[in-house]
Amino acid sequence: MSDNDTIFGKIIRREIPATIVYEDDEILGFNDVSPQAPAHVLFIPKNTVIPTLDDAEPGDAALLGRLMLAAAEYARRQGFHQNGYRVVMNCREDAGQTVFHLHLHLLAGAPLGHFGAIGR
Ligand code: DGP
Repeated sequence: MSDNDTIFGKIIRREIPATIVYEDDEILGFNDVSPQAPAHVLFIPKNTVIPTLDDAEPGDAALLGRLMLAAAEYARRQGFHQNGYRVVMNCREDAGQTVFHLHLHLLAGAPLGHFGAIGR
């Protein structure tokens, strides 16, 4: 367990339950506990903890790309690619980041409305 262990570390180690919907060598995808759309899946790196996107380095480029491709593959598998979907990564306070283990949100399953609201 590293210093920057989070609730997502516990999910990776199966210490707390989650509905896992995607897994490969590097990435885990599981349903968000507080869904903001009919489908809301979080994709996280399994083997390294990068707290925020701002902490990512050039050497993390492939991993960041794989997160996107994992979300796209899952979306295709579920048929969400037909009507579309959204991927979001929140970075720190103004974006409302609450778990400091970098993660990509996939939102799908209904029209998502206009993006870009300011405020809390
Ligand atoms: P963010 O705001 O970008 O840091 O998103 C963190 C998300 O993590 C938030 O949508 C809720 C979700 N979440 C927090 N704790 C848990 C948990 O224990 N299990 C699951 N499945 N999701 C969690």
